[in-house]
Amino acid sequence: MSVLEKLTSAEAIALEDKFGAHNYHPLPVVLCKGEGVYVWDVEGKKYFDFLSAYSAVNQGHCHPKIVDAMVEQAKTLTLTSRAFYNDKLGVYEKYITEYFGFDKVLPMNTGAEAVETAIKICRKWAYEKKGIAEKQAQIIVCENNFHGRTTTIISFSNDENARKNFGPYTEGFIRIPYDDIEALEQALNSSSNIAGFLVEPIQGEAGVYVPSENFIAQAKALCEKHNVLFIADEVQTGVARTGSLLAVCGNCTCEAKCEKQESYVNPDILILGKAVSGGVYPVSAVLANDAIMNVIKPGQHGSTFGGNPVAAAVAMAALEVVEDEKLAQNARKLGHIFREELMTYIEGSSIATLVRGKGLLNAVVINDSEDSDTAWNICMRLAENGLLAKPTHGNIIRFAPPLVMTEEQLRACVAIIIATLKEFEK
Ligand code: IF1
Repeated sequence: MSVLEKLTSAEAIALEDKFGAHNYHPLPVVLCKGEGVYVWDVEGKKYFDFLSAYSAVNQGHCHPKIVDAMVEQAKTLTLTSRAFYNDKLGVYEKYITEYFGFDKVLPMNTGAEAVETAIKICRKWAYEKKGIAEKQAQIIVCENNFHGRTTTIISFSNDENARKNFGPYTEGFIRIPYDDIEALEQALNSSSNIAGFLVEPIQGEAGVYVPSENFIAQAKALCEKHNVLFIADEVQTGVARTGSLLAVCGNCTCEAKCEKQESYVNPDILILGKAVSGGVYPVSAVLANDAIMNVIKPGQHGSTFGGNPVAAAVAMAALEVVEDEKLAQNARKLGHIFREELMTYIEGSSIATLVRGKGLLNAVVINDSEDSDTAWNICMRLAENGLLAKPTHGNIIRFAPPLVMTEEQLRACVAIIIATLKEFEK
């Protein structure tokens, strides 16, 4: 078969099965085109995308402004490495640091790389600024965290499937229950070697757990009190997904972006990924102020592709789209409609027990055991009904469409979701 010949779904699946590592269990849908909130499979079926590539495609599939920026730069200069300067990186660094309100950025490619970078910066700051004894730094993390899949990151995961047989594990992490201020305070008081607290402002993979109203603000205040770095992993919740520019912005609506509304919690280290590029190119970023970021000296960290000219051009375009198209405001508005409509249905439902989330990062909990395949079967039926979503853990279905969705489209999707859930009513 010529590689240019059109594949059937079965052929594409067979190729991946034979020649690809089996590190995923995708829904049996083979996509070949994306535009805005829609994707198409190789047989021409059109779907609403309610996963958004795990919140990387916040700006919608193949956003013309972002794609044009990539193509233009790719025709000009793709990669210089950081052995030399280039005319795009500094412009991007100025843009993104002013956009999020930090002194500096360390550009990387994937979310996990950015998390690893934040861990290295935090440890170095602990030894060189806080005065913790070498190799003694501890970083507090939360139960049921998801920060990526590198060996260090899975070392502090409690998801057996993500960590079993990948040891020996990296030391230096303390795990506490999520959304538990007392447990955080106890951990902070337990040792003078605490360097940082790494946390997702909303736990995505765990099942879209939104913490108590003041958890993030209280956690930041406790970290300040103990001279511990508050590290916000906004790889999935950031870039307007939860109805504000960042989930740590609380209720700020970006109208007065970065004027630090009272609800804003200022992380010492901010980790971004996914939608920083609109899903067009791997871009991640670690932002911090000079007192923290300047512990990194030449030759102490980096990556071949980190901050390359294409990444720089793509990220600036992707962030401009978020601002120009008021995606945070739209996510907030549509998120309220989504949860209100689903809550009304759930009151009389036997198959769904609750809906939770913030902005357009939501999840519906299915009334079945974690190890049942009901959520999977519902997602298979949703696909037949023209909407793509996937369970996170067991009986929880994540619903996260691109933030460019219109109210009319959202209401049409709510109708599809409710009609499909009704098919599974007991
Ligand atoms: C997979 C999950 C989501 C993340 C947070 C860092 C990273 C992620 C909060 C690492 C990545 C992705 C990874 C992808 C599926 C997806 C995911 F299901 F795995 F957990 F979104 F919830 N911090 N999340 O959510 O970023 O290195 O992937 O660029 O691995 O299956 P990455």
